[in-house]
Amino acid sequence: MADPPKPTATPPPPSGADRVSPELVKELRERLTKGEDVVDPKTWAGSIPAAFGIAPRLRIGANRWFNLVWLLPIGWGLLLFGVAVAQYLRGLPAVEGFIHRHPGTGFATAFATPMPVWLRAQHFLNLFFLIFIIRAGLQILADHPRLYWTRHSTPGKEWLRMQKQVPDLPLWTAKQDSLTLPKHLGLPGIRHSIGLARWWHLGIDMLWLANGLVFYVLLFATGEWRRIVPTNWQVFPDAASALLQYLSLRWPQNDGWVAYNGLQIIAYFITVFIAAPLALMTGLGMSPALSTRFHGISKRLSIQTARSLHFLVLCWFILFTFIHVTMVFATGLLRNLNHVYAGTDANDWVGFGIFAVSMAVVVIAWVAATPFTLRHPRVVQRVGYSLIGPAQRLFEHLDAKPGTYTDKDISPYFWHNGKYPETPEYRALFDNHFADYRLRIHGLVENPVELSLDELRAMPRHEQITQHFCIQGWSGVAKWGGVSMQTLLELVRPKPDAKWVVFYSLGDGSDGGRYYDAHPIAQMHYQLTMLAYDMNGEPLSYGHGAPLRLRNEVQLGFKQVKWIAGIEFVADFFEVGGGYGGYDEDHEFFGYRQSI
Ligand SMILES: Nc1nc2c(c(=O)[nH]1)N[C@H]1C(S)=C(S)[C@@H](COP(=O)(O)O)O[C@H]1N2
Ligand SMILES: [Mo]
Repeated sequence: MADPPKPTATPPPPSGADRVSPELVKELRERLTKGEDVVDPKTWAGSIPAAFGIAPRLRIGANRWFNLVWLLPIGWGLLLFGVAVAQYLRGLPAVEGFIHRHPGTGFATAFATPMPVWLRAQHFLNLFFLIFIIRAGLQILADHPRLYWTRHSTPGKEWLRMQKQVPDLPLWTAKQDSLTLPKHLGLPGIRHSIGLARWWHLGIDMLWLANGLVFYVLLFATGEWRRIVPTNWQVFPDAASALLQYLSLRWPQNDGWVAYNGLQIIAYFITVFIAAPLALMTGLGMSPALSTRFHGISKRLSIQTARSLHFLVLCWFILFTFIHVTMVFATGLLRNLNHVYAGTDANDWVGFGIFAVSMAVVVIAWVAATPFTLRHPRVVQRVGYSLIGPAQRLFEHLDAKPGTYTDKDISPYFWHNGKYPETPEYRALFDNHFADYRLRIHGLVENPVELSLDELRAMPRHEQITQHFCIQGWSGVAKWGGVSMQTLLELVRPKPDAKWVVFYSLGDGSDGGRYYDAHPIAQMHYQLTMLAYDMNGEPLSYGHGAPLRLRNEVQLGFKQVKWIAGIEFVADFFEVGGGYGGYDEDHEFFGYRQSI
């Protein structure tokens, strides 16, 4: 498609209420649609068909890909080899001497007291919460099934992908790249259900973090920390000894009632004191608001590094859980279950009984989670928001300055996303190089205006190089040129009762009906909130939102309305569209504030 015209100098725009025709204003709202309150997988997200990915592939060198399924036979082979080596070593007198001196638990402060009931309850809650966090986390990953080490999400530069190579199509979107998951693995499984998955992930995170905080406090208030914090360097020879004994298949004596062995202590310590905090920190590292404000950190630890590390933390949790559960079963199930469920050292079935009941609860919740989510998505959206919303609001107060990124940070590839405008109305505007385009700003303002593109270009120019964060997980840096929202606010003068600013698109959303999104008026004064007509020094392209799009850098990508038709200042958004604050909020259960 041809480029829109280059800027020309024009006199400042005339203004006045008479320039915004009431019919046009009405039309902006009329083409809005309400969303559904139940998810029908058949018509979900614009009837997007299911798409299953490929086995994960690791990039080696420039463009060779290693299928990770090979890790299964390779891992098995390595394990057998390890067993052979360990058995050989144990035939050596020096090694047997070492194991004799370091049986595995030599250093540990023997606890020999029952685990307190709070510890046992928190252990269960932790496992319960993690199930939903992990399932929803996998769903979030499936929405952009590629991992990178730099903020440029350049196709072919992933270090891991679970999707085919990106096709060489100029308008290929990130939504087309998303994957379906089996419904009882992902939460809720269906393709591009990230809005719902995020409520589960972030909402349950808050409960998991609260549980973790209480756990930390009680652990150190009671001295129970001694179970899992090594206090002596002996933990390392002990761990080596335990590893040798396990690998040689002549297992160390298991006496978890008295003390854990070195390997156990190290594994528990890493999980509780390293992996869990790292999960939180890398999670926050993906927030647009935090990354934009704390650019010193995010320049080094970019969203994609955070995202990749977040994934590796998941791998640790899965590996740990697998080995932990295997060992619980293999080293005296009944006694082990009594330790952690009944708080006794008996060999009876009491602990097993409580365990069985707790697993029944887990299975019921596991099986019910996806059907519940599809049947009651508004409940998930509302409860999720009440759990994570306060934190999201907190982060929105971060007004960053331009200047974090420079021209050399601009991404070579910037994904496209969303549904392209296909109306004859848009086509006509485009074909005429937007000469007939008018931006209508109206609603609760003293001075409604209608501005042509030339008039916008004649206003003071604002430029910024910033990073875009799509909710799906990809990111990219671009230079945006246009008009600061602050300049437009001075022109239209919002009335005191204007609290929200609604941006209407010329284009429709994927389920039909005009795309729109509402933003809190406070964020319109931010230094990085602007309407862009240029991207990377060129007029905005068709795919990226010609002739005009929004940038509000404390929010995620879906709030950056492209192909803007008009802007309305309102007291609240409950009467606009479906009433949830935007198209994706109405139709895909996103949140009206998403700064995380
Ligand atoms: N009108 C409209 N604006 C939209 C969308 C859309 O579907 N329609 N998609 C949003 C999403 S999800 C993202 S991530 C960004 C993508 O912008 P880009 O295509 O320039 O990368 O646009 C946002 N703005
Ligand atoms: Mo997005």
